Amino acid sequence: MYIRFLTSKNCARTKMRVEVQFKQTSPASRGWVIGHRSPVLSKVEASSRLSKENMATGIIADNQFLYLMSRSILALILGFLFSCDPKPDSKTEAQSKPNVIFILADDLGYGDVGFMGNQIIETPNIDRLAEESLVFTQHYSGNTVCAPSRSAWITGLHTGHTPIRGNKEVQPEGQYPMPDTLMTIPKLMKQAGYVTGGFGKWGLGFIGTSGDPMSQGFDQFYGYNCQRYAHRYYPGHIWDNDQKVELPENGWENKVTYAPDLIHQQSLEFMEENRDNPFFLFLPIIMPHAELAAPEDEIFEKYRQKIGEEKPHIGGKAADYGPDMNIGAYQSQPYPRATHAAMVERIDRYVGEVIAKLEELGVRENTLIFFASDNGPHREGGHDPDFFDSNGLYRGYKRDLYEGGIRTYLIANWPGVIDGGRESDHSSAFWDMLPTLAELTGQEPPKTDGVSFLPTLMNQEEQKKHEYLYWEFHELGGRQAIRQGDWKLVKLNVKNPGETKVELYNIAEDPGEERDLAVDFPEKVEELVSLIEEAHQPNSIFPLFESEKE
Ligand SMILES: [Ca+2]
Ligand SMILES: [Ca+2]
Repeated sequence: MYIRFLTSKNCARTKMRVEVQFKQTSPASRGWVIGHRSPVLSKVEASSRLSKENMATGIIADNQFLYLMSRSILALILGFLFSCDPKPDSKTEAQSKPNVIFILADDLGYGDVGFMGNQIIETPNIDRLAEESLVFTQHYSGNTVCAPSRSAWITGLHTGHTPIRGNKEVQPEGQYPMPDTLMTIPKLMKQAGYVTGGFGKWGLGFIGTSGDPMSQGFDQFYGYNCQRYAHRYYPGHIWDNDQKVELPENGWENKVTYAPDLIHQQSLEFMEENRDNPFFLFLPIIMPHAELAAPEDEIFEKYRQKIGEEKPHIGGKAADYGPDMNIGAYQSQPYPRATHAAMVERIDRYVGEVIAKLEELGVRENTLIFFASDNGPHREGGHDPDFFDSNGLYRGYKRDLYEGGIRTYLIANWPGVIDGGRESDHSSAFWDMLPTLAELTGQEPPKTDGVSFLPTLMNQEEQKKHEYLYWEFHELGGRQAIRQGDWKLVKLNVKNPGETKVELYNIAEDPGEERDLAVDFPEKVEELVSLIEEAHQPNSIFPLFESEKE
């Protein structure tokens, strides 16, 4: 199948039209699996894929493809897309800029999806998306828990530099706010003329603070402001910007409205409303983070049958919905395995519905989609990650700096522009997204820790590499980790100098981090330890060491 990457726009004085046709490696049109409310799984036929009859220009042969995607052509296309005034002055011009969607799953393990080998959970949409995409297999989350991972993503700064380095709670609702002085991804996209929307879970500052999503560049943020409240899938309220959306049918006591479904519907509406504008859509989906909760629909029933008898999870004191409920706790769950599987498949339905919506709106070919997880699989609220092999071949879970806690794949999909059916072993991380989008939109990036991976996206060879990747985690005695080439050093118990332990692994030879080579390579250990010291910048709000406390 051949499709055409067609872009045209009208600037004030010039009228230009560019037609480039690329060979697409993905299979011919087939439907996305959608409809998580319907008792029968439905399939829709793709409505807006370009047919062969639409092809107006010549077909580019495989051996010409790399040549055509050389940097000069790329610069020409991107320069053309982004050269006009950022404010769209016509529908045609507005549509010429690609929409960008970043789907962020919460605590989804590397091995929780079909295309990464899961044998129990069905994720046909994510599998198909991956098949038609470039998949970065050496990609890393910003951190091993939610808020610092998102802070690294949104600022382009790793956790040695980014302002939010832990989950720091604020009462009665919210987390410690990000400052509003840094460049962020939504601010960058707004500068490029995009409408910016976020739908899901925030966690970087309550309404009215510097960390409010609207102070960070979002035109609209709909969902949970507070991570702690997002432990509850049937909340009493969520937020639409600064407006409280009351859900009296739940009222923190009853389980009627499953909030992720409501948030997902709002994100589809955002796409409809902005069909004629270039939009940046951030979808930080709440699932499959604890608590374990899923509607008792056909997805859940399927897994209850498939998994059979299982051991119930007992939530403990104030864990269950009711007048005395502790919001931050996790409810009891009689079917923890079936529920986890149903939550992951529900993410998959959302992904299918987002893509089907793009097709319905006729903007699928002009939309760049990313998909990743914010950290590794959790072990909370009754979830048993080993039953599903949620961490795949990697060691560790959420809160570890072993690969299982921080490794994610990054799916990058843009039909006809990003050559699909590819994997890249380019070493990359969440803090690369801001410089990548800066380069995509033709903007000078601020100083970040990131490296734009746009050349890899566009199948070019001259990809700049990281000197190293760095993470720090302040709980459980304090942990730091660094990856440099194939080497990975993990430092444990860093807050207690007498008990600090250093481990060295060769990830290429030992991806499961089973053989500690620290004793065998003392010089490498010394080098990486000094790089860790260089990477960590003291922060009195999030002190890793005693000396940083004010
Ligand atoms: Ca998370
Ligand atoms: Ca495993």
